Amino acid sequence: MRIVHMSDNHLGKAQFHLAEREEDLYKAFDMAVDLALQQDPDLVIHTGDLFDSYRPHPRAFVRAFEGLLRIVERDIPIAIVEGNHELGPDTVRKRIASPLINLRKLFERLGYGKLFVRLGPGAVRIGDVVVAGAPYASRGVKIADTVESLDRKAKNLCESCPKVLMLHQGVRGMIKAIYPEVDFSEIAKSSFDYVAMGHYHNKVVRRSGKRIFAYSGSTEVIETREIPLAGEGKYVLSVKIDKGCIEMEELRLSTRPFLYFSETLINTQDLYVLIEGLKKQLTSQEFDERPVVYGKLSLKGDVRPGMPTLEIRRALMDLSLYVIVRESRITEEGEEKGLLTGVGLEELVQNAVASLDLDQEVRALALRIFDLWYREGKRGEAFVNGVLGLMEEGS
Ligand SMILES: [Mn+2]
Repeated sequence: MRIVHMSDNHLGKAQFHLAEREEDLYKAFDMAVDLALQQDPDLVIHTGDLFDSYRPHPRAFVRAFEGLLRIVERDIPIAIVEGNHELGPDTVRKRIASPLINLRKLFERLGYGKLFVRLGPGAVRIGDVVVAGAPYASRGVKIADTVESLDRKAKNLCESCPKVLMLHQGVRGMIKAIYPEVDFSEIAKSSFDYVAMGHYHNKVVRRSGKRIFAYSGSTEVIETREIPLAGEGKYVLSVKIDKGCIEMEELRLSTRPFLYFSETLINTQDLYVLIEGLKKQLTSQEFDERPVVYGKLSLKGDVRPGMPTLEIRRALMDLSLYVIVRESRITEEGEEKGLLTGVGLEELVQNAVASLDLDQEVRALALRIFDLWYREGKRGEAFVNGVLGLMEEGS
């Protein structure tokens, strides 16, 4: 059986508040669907965060629907689980709200109910494989117990079939997660042959005997912290799985280019050398589209804070889609201090929290609360519940 694994499209997000970046994410998703269809797969699995919000804009909902429709129209089943971005409360109906529930209803209405499988959690047999999966669960929920129970269910459905597990979690031992929710060993002790994961946005593949554990990664650069690794590319994974045999191919997506730099500036001369170098890179390389430029600057000596950002922006504006510069100053004690240079809310808050004299854990909590509000779009009761949840986890 041929399975294509994709994850984390975050449809609806307009990075840097740019319509172009919202469109880039749709394009990457469309391309992921193209690549999947080229594989002529027996099954497509999606490990969550198809949408950026649990209340996606209708535009994002329609784009997701159109892409997935191209798959089910070819009679190819899709199995999917919710990521953290897709879960929120329906305070009116006192239950969980998820756009995947609405998608599922729509496909059902169109006669594709059997082909659009939302595992919430559960296990099903699809063709020659058993597919099990669970939606994102926050720390504090015992993921290990969920995996154990899904493993039992999968074995009951078909003992000898190849088995696939789908999760949207941070796994300690596979990724450097700030909030890992489960240990690799707890997943590895199950009998799943292919463990498909979402949540982490860079591709991570771990092979162990005839088993594969993989984060396919996101299909576009979603968060600023992914930019330094943007050169490694974004992928969907194509897995050939048969009894006692598993092979995997990584299919690279062609996405918006990013130009990343990290420099120390001692004087303005350094700044102009840097700008000339960046200009050269932007004009000499063949970019299909205008790149996003992202740089980190450490200021030493008497370079005036804010000035390098303005100068770089002015020089590169016409050659790029967007320029982000994060400045910090090296103090006499050699300590780096973030400077507030007005580069967007996310960066401002990160810098502000980093500059406060707080315990590591408290800083992490503050950022997590900000994430709930800003990135996950939680408001009102959903936000309060989220914060209470985080406090419980922490204590
Ligand atoms: Mn995600």
